[in-house]
Amino acid sequence: MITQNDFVMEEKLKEIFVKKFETTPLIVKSPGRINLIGEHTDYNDGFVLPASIDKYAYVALQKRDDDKISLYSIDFEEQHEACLNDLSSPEKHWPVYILGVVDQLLKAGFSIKGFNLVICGTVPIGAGMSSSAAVECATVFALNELFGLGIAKIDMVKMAQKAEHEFAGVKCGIMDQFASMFGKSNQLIRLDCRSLEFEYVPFLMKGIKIVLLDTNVKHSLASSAYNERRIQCEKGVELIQQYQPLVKSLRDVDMEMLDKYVLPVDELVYRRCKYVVEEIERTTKACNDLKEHDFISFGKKMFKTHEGLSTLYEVSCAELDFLISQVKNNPDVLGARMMGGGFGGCTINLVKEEAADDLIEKISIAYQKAIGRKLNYYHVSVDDGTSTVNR
Ligand code: GAF
Repeated sequence: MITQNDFVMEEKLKEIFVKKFETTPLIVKSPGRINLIGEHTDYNDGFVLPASIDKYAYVALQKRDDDKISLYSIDFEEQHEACLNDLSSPEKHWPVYILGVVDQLLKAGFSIKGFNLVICGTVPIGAGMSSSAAVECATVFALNELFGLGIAKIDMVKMAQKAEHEFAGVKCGIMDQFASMFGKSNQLIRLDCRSLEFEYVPFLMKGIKIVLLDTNVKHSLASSAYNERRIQCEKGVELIQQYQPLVKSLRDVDMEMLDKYVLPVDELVYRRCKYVVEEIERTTKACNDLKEHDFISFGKKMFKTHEGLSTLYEVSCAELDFLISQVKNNPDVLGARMMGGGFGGCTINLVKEEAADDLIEKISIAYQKAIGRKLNYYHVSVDDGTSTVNR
């Protein structure tokens, strides 16, 4: 769906590009994502239930005759220059995701030339809606179009994910890039992160709004703690493999194995793995709830997920826990939990439509009083994945 906002954004982007480079660009947009349930399960071969949202990264670009890459960010009002044979990981934050993708294309042996690119976006940065995956997917999709590379969507997703690993240094799973690229209007994606098989599940919660409450904090340890969690999960698997060699990931593990092989050796690793094993099972059950239209049961599972993320996986923070405590016993809120990697960002709340405005107002006041910060909020709807903007 194209809103007035998108239209203004796309026109502005085009105008700035034409002014800077005196030629008409190709424009691509790629969305941020929400995730209903299945958190920190993607890199453990589990299930996730994300959806792409009506907030996007936009790139406008055109070929050059030389090997230069000239980037301009409208939002940061910054320029960055690089060269195909010297992409060296930039100090500025935003070019990392674009050049990381170029690096992947070159490593995969694709032949591209230099290009001019202007970027802007409506995915809030650091709010847990995966603005970085949106930029990576927009970039890889756009370069694939521009240079006629013929890369399949799933391979673009994998390249975008690897760009995040190698240039941004975050060993993320595949969920964010997959959701951005494969999203579909009004559909959730039930993705098996082991086989990469997926199905669209209609998002049919009539009278229910998705409200994201943004803590307005992003704690600095987020990416190192993320990588540390991943290592702890791998350690759990290794401990079990000594006795059960067929186990490849936490997807293959049950509580009995954890109790027997991990708990006696490493209590911290045990707690991390316990959360993941439970969350993989919970996500499967939550998908069944959705099929049966049992949103009450689905919502309860979201609260359970938050509890696990906070007490076992320890990726929540005081601000996120506060927001959950505010909605936990509210009958107008079916379910809520922190969303994404953690240590800040948003909570995702399923709220009865008629109660949403009132709820946001009350929590904003309470948040300011208790935490001393402004609370941001977003209403999001589920929209299509990466696409070319034809105009
Ligand atoms: C971040 C990562 F990028 C995802 O791959 C996923 O692991 C998520 O955190 C947690 O579920 O968004």
